[in-house]
Amino acid sequence: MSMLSFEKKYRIRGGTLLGGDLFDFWVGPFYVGFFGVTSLFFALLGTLLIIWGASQGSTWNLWQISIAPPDLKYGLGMAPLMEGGLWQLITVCAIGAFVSWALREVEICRKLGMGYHVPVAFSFAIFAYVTLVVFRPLLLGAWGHGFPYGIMSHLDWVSNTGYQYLHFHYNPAHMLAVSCFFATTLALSLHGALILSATNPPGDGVVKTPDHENTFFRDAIGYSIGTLGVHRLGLFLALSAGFWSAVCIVISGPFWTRGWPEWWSWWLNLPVWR
Ligand code: 07D
Ligand code: 07D
Ligand code: U10
Repeated sequence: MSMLSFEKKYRIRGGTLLGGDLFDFWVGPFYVGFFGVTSLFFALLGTLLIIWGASQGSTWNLWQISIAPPDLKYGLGMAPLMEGGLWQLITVCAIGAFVSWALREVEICRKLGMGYHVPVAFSFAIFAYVTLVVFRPLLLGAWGHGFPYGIMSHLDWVSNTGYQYLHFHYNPAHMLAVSCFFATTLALSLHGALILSATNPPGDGVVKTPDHENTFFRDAIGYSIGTLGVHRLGLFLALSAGFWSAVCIVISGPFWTRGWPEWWSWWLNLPVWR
């Protein structure tokens, strides 16, 4: 892919965290860097391990391929390769690839003199994943509590884990996470719609300004959060969604072992009602 006209100006040396000048170059549109090499290394190795694991399994149906975590009896130890050891290696590769990717984003931000908002945001997704496959299994004492790597099998894990706590919707942190996810889509749809309505008006109307955008929401709901503010809000909602997701699963088991509906008995037991 050829370089876009402005890219020459920004594609400059420096800003690397590791490797100095060694990997400080581009391949087509992609910045490489030390962490580009490690990203690719872990991603390729992890994918190959999944494909190899699939070759040892009973199906090539993409939807049914699954690499299961070890049996609970292996606790926090290493399991034999075909009994969950593969899952452990793939988990190491996944974390290696995700963290490398985040650090590669940091290097790109440093080159461009930008804030670290994008890698910080991605780190919340990584945090949720690591909570599922490392922190919670560690707290519960067995790698077997991680989720299996398969398209349908990981859904079975979510459903089974949910019903293990009777009714997962009663998990208060799950409520917060779900509400933040819903609010994120609402905010993005309002924002996308507002920007398009102002910058791409019907017919050959004149492109409108942020004043129009502010006025629309002041007319409609009495308040405008502003052009910068709506991006802060969007980021906050999205990161909160990921954060409360991590919280909702890490408290299920390590800190609350009964059904989630029962947790709400504190409300019935308030001295006010007694
Ligand atoms: C659109 C960006 C692009 C990313 C895509 C995903 C792979 C996996 C691997 C065959 C929004 C690429 C997929 C590389 C191939 C193998 C072994 C992001 C976009 C297109 N899930 N999940 C999916 C992952 C968990 C849940 C789809 C990953 C948790 C439910 C896809 C992880 C829980 C449903 C997928 C992960 C959970 C899904 C679409 C990691 C709670 C669905 C994802 C690493 C979070 C939906 C059949 C998507 C579906 C779905 C990938 C973790 C629940 C296969 C990589 C354990 C309830 N998940 N997931 O568009 O249709 O994301 O499933 O943590 O209904 Mg999942
Ligand atoms: C973990 C993904 C990380 C991804 C990374 C990147 C690649 C590269 C390459 C495309 C966190 C991967 C990248 C692989 C791809 C290319 C090139 C994101 C992660 C690092 N729930 N529930 C959640 C809802 C029910 C249950 C979260 C709704 C039932 C359990 C969210 C409903 C029961 C768990 C959520 C609902 C139940 C969850 C997921 C409705 C089942 C979790 C989002 C409307 C009977 C999970 C940390 C998330 C969680 C989770 C939403 C219903 C159980 C808030 C809307 C009642 C066991 N649920 N749920 O976490 O919190 O994203 O995980 O009914 O473990 Mg739930
Ligand atoms: C936003 C925005 C905004 C914009 C925007 C956007 C947000 C207003 C200005 C961006 C938004 C969009 C474009 C919308 C669509 C996006 C989504 C819906 C999000 C989801 C995205 C996807 C599904 C796409 C995902 C695609 C990816 C991740 C790209 C995949 C790329 C690769 C696999 C290559 C990665 C490159 C790397 C790692 C480094 C470079 C390396 C190479 C090119 C290869 C060469 C390698 C080497 C030289 C190293 C050698 C390798 C080694 C040694 C390993 C060897 C290992 C062995 C095992 C042998 O707000 O503003 O507009 O646009």
